[in-house]
Amino acid sequence: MATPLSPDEIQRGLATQRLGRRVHYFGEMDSTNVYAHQLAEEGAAEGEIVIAEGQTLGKGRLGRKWVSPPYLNLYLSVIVRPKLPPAHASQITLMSAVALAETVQSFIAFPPDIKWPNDIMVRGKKLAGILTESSCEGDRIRFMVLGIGVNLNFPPELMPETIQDRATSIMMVTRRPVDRGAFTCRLIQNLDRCYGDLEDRGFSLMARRWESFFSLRGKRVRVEMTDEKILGKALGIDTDGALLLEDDQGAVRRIVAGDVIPADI
Ligand code: BT5
Repeated sequence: MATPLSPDEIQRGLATQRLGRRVHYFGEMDSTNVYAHQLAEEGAAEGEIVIAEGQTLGKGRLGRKWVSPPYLNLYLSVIVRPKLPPAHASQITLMSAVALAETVQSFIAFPPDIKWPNDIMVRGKKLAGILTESSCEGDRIRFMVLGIGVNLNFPPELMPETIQDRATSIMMVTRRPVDRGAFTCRLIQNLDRCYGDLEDRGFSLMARRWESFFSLRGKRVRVEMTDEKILGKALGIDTDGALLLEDDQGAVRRIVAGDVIPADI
């Protein structure tokens, strides 16, 4: 069996301002996001982290599933309590995508792509995903749970057929197993730094960093929404994280949900 993560070692390896003072570690559980949500409801402090070696009901967005076999990858949820209005919650998601992309880059030695809104892709295959869930009350965010799943030592032969030709892992890219503890520490460290940067310097700088990983920027794309498809040029992201698309009539459209693909596919 692969080496388990050591929560003590992870905690000792951190020099963070806000995140990771407490790490809740489990062998196998349903979903770290579900558990973190429960902890936050019960008053857990900002920065508490839940890590599981495996998940039986790993969640993706919109009711989808996250394949989460034990002892190979990273499944982590972070509780944050940002002082932002609910309309700006997606700034936290985009900030997490930047921290995750920067962490992945430092392990594979070249920049991954961010697929809007927040999939991390390497050579066209999905390496990591983010699921943020918020609890709001009136005009404030009570808490958010940042759920991150990253394929680290996931070999292709253990991937279910549903994702086999669409998913990748750090090990598949570098051809070497990755130290999962080291990856976890660096990710938490980068999340802490980016969270601080967002607060101190504002979103527009973070948006520029996000766009630097957005390879479809300036390219012709097709946006597929539930009821509509639009062709146009991807311009970047707006202050609330919406995708800005210049359509063929020259109008700038704001896309809040949908799939963005290169127009030639
Ligand atoms: C996501 O959803 O990409 C968000 C995934 C978040 C997972 C983390 S793990 C820790 C925390 N606790 C949870 O319960 N969840 C979070 P979405 O964009 O909806 O993508 C889901 C789709 O990605 C699936 O329908 C599959 O096609 C594909 N997929 C599932 N598992 C995968 C994996 N391990 N690697 C690559 N692709 C996968």
